[in-house]
Amino acid sequence: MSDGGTTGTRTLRVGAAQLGPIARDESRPAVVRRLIALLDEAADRGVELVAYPELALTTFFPRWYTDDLSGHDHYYERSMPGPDTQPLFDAARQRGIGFSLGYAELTDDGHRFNTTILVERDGSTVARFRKVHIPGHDGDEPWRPFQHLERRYFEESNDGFGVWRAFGGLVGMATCNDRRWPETYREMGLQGVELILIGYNTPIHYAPDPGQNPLQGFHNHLCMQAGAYQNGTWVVGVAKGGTEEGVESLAQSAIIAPSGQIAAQALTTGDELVVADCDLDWCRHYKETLFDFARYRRPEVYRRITAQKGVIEPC
Ligand code: CDV
Repeated sequence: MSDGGTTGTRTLRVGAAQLGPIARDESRPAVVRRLIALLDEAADRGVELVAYPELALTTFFPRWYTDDLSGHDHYYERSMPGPDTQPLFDAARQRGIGFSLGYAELTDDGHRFNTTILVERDGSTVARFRKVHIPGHDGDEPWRPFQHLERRYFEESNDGFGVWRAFGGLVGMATCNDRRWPETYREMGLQGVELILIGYNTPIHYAPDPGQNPLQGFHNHLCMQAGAYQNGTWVVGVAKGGTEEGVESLAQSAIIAPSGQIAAQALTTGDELVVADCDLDWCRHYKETLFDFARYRRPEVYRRITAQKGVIEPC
């Protein structure tokens, strides 16, 4: 997809590799075979970069409370690639396809992050992004039909939102709940980002306010389309959807243009590759006009955004 004018010289064919549910007892090698099947389809369709979802190697385990996190260490990766994921890295390099992959990371010194790695077409690691906004709760809340214990299983990363030169452009990452915060996109927009890769696991049922349930699909696209448009960037949102261990999750993976328009969208709730040609030069139309930051932004009147966390109402 391009702006309808000149065809860009920096067009990247991107695939959002949506996953259906991953069962609690599904082995890592079995999941990796599913990832490689999507990679094979990507190769057949000429895709250069495949984006996989958040926590793409396991079921969404933060739905289960535990007193003892170490009893859940098997859900985390201690190295990337590791023995089970090496076949994915090998397959991607052989096909000349880059990818982003979300997984649970356990560091050597015992820290736990919700991480995404970005790998170039030659197999080299470009960057590792650790989720910044960790939603949900950390204590046992058994009244919920299922829990969202990300704040028990993961630390908030203080690394922030980087942007890297890769795939012929400027690429950034964010993870699931990060996509709902405008600061996420603007932090990357201020580094000139042209393509943001976002994996997500979003249950349809939101226990703190079930009134939002029917709006999940709308809110998903609303925040990513706004982030794309307001920063003149492509956004790839890729889901783990379908009903996983009894929990129905949003699919609706989408590739969104710098205009805010949806260029391609998933039709199913299962494993599906959504493909679009992303003209990175199209970003300039927005970055150099309405959203010419250097000309129009007023950071001197936005001070509360970094100085203040919660709301302080006027007297
Ligand atoms: N995995 C997530 O970060 N999920 C969150 C919550 C709120 C369900 C989300 O924002 O989609």
